[in-house]
Amino acid sequence: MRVLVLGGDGFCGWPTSLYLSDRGHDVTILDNLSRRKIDVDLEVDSLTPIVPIGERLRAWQEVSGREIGFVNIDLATEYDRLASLLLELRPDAVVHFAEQRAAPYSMRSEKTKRYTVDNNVRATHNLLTAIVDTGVDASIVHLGTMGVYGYGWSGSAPIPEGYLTVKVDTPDGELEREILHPANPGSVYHMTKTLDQLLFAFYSKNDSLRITDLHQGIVWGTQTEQTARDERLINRFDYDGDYGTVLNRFLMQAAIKHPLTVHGSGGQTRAFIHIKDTVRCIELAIENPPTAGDKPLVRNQITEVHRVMDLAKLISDVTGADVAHLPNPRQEADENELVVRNDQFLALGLEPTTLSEGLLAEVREVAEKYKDRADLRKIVARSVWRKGMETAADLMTELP
Ligand code: NAD
Ligand code: USQ
Repeated sequence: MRVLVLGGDGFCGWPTSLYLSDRGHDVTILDNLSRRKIDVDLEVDSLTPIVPIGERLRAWQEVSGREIGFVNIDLATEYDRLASLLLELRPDAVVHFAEQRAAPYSMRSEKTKRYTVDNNVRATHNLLTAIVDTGVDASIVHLGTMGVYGYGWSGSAPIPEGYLTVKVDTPDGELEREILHPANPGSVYHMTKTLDQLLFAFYSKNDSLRITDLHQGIVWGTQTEQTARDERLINRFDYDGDYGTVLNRFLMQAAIKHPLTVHGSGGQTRAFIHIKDTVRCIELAIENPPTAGDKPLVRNQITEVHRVMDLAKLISDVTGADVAHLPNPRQEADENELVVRNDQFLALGLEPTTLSEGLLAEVREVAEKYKDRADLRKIVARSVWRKGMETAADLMTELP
């Protein structure tokens, strides 16, 4: 298939682009490299030494003999260039990763709140309009998030894949309907993903666009079979308080002997997926699009569910790392239950890569190898959800 990967220089997009290319798909990456620029603004860098995109692509050609195209376009602001690219490439599928994806970054300041909304909503809407406008017959696969459902709303009731069946009493008897699951975002970033859902619902109804929205859990791990083939292909590894996600952060912290930074009690329960399964799920999604006229197809892209504290304990038991309970800089429930349906990907043949000591060790080895690149002042999360909230950085002098 001819596949356009929006955001293909990022943590999920890069290994996906290599995987799809390796599997024989004809891949072009669109990315405005904004993620690399945010690192410059935050004065932090990927723990792993990622090389410039041109060098990445040359290395892939050398190693695999396959070519991946690249265009630097801002999806949110350069509409005409996007439309021209779609007409030139006529992709069969467009995979949309190109959004600002960190909840803490989105809550940092009024500037980052506005940037996150402007960037994400405009990027998604430009893509949808451009597909309609150009008439290109491409299906869209968007990376959404489990966070659109929120945490704790339904207790121990399993979260369905996108839609909820509701019954309403009417004078003529009971009416049964399938509705989009209520949105309950926990950050400005997660809110943009709930807005994306409405855009998808409209454009699939009005213009019969074929859209798959993948409600993905927290991605962990670093390398895939393809990114491990050459150091120049290495995936990015975010460890800082804004972009680092919980499991990768704990593994990196253990490698550098930093106390594991549990927010609050650690009773927060979240869904997870390994990066190797992310790339496989994307291929399954592009190969199994909905039919034109169908509502957006929502698939929950997760393989397992864990409590933050259980992850900290597991890593502490294996590595001897200390666990620190820090004041939670976020507004979120201290404890929540989480049961998630993921039947669709299992039915399509996904064989889940679940948390195992071998995989944990792989991430720790990567972190160990590059630990001298870590800036210890960037580890504790400093973005707060509301003015006046305390962070560990305010209170604790013994942590860097
Ligand atoms: P990332 O920040 O590493 O990658 C996103 C890429 O998109 C970057 O390379 C960035 O430069 C690019 N981009 C952003 N805005 C753009 C624009 N306007 N024009 C062109 N390019 C733009 O993020 P990631 O971790 O790879 O996440 C990718 C997608 O998956 C995001 O939409 C995110 O919400 C979703 N997701 C990620 C996770 C996770 O744990 N990483 C979990 C669930 C969902
Ligand atoms: N947490 C800690 N300690 C840390 C970091 C995080 O206890 O050092 C806690 C957070 O308070 C939160 C949980 O761990 O309760 C998850 O935080 P996270 O930063 O790992 O994940 P989150 O902010 O939800 O965002 C990540 C990605 C985002 C994606 C989302 C999927 O950055 O792009 O959408 O995971 S999900 O969480 O399923 O919505």
